[in-house]
Amino acid sequence: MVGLILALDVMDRNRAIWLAREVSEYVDYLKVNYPLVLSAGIEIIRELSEIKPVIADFKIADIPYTSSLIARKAFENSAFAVICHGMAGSDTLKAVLDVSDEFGGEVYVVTELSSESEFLRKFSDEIAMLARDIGCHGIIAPATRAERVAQLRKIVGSMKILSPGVGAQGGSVEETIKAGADYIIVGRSIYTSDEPKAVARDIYERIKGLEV
Ligand code: O7M
Repeated sequence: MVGLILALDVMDRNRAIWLAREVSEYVDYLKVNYPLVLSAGIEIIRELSEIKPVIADFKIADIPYTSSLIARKAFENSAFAVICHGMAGSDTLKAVLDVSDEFGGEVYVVTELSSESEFLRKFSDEIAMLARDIGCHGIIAPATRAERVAQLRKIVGSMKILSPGVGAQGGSVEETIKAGADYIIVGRSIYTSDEPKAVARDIYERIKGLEV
C-alpha cells in the first residue's frame, strides 16, 4: 500500500476544512502540525477526522510524562496517530506508545529531518532501530535524501515509512517511493496551488502507478 498524506500547514480553519474536502479522494491521511492547531485550536483535529484520519504532528520530544499528556490530548481529540521525535529516547517513545495503545492509535517516529538535520543524521539509524524494537508503527524519513529512505527501509522492515520533502523541498515522488516509502507527505505543492485537487490527483496517480 502506497499513498499520499496532506500536510495541512495552513493557518485558517475554514481553509483547512475546504482543502481537506477538496482533496479527500486522493489522500489517505491529513497531517496537522502546530501552525494549524495554534491558529484554529485542538478541536480542528476532531473536525478534520470526520473527513480523513488525522496524524497529529506535534513532534513530541519531552520527558515521558509530559509527552504522554500531549499524546493523550491528541488522541482525545480523535487523532489517528501522533508523531514523536525519536531523539527523545526510549522512555518517551514507550510512554507515548502506552497512550496510543489505550486509544488503538499509532505512533510514528522522526528519524532525521528532511532539512539539514546535521545532528539527527548521526543517530538516525539507531533511532529507527529503537522505533522498530519497541513496537512503534512507523518512521518519518526524508524524501530529500532517497538513499536514506532506502537505508532506513532495510532497518525497519515492514514498518510504515512516511516521507516528507517532496516538491517544495526538492524531493522526488518517484525516487522516494522507489526507495521504499509507503506514504509521501506533501504540503505546499498542494495547498498553495490554485488547483489543489488537480495537484493532489496528479501526485496520487504517480504514486499509485509505482505500486508493486
Ligand atoms: O511539502 P511541504 O514542504 O510544504 O511540507 C512538508 C511537511 O512535512 C511539513 O508539515 C513539515 O513540518 C513536515 N516534515 C518535513 O517537512 N520534514 C521532516 O523531516 C519531517 C516532517 C514531518 O512531517 O515530520 C513528522
